[in-house]
Amino acid sequence: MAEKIISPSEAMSLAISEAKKGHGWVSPNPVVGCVILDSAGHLLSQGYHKKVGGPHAEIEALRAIQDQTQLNGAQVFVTLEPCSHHGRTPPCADALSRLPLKEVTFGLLDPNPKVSGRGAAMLRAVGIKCTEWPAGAIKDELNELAEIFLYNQREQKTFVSLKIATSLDGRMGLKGGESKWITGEEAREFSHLLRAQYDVVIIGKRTFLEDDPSLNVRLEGFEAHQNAVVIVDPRGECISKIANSNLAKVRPLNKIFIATLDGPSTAEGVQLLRVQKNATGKMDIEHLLSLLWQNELKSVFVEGGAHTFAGFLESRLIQRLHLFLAPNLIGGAFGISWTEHFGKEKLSDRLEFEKLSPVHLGRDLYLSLNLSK
Ligand code: AOF
Ligand code: ZN
Repeated sequence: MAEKIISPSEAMSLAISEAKKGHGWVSPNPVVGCVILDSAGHLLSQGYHKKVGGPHAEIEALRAIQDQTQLNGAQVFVTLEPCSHHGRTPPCADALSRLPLKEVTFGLLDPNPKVSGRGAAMLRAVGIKCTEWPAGAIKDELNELAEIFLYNQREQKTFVSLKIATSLDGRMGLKGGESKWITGEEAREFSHLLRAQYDVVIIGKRTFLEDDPSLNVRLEGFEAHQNAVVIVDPRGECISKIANSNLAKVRPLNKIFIATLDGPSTAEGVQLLRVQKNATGKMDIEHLLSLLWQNELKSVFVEGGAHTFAGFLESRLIQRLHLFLAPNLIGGAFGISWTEHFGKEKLSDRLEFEKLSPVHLGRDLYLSLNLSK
């Protein structure tokens, strides 16, 4: 029986799925996936960028091919333009240009100024057709896949997401502190996968003191994964409690940062971030983000509580909202709303979000939103 012919859309979608296997291990690089078809359109191999410093996706896919003659007239699909520079690894465009390929199709131009357009030019220079994936649904997926890297490269700033798990009426727990669990198993598992995609989780002082959370990625295969954590703690009240906390059980102390305005200037092994005040005397979120950028922390996952959410909402320095909505009501009498400490007097000042993409996760709904400009 003849093997299945793979269409270009199927090939690029498969490359996207491959890329996602790298989530959690490649920062500050993007996740990248690659699929190679033979001249007739049969699947030859697939690969992904597994670890920062390791081989790129194209090289992984090429390594999986035993019989090099199969590359005559082959087509390569890769989610990002093949690189043209010597970074931690040699240029992929160079490796590809030495092969008898018919075509290379890449998802996105690499925004890295060392590459952008040069990788494609290297391939075209040796007569390999090289095209960028056109606009449409798959392009949107490609952009979403690389959104942190694209933002980091273009803006030279840390990417910010808020993650909220709430009831239908926007309550994320009870005033007494109880919050486990509002959303179901599937939503919680997916949120761990999201957490893995960010360099650092941010929480407020109250969440640390009340919940003593671990904030690590508790999924199979992520046992060695270590994310950083920032506690927003204006007066440094948490410092003495860090050593015996669950945060410190699952990561070294130097991956725990305390963001303060004043308070102690030494921090018993944890990292102190001295943040400026904004015009209202609160923590200047823009300054906090610039300190994180200086510390090579290029993406943050803000997980609450309500004061911390309010600070970020107020600053408007949010690129994405990950909202998990559970089909239950908690009510205002005892429930705590995730926007409890945020508010605008005029309706015209409300925050607008766009690009709603609802996904059912078990009994819950997951919404991924961008803040409108
Ligand atoms: C590719 N394929 O799979 C990836 C690319 O330090 P290096 O050598 O790993 O290079 C990192 C840069 O390479 C990164 O900033 C981005 O421009 C590109 N990433 N390129 O051809 C890949 N991960
Ligand atoms: Zn490369």
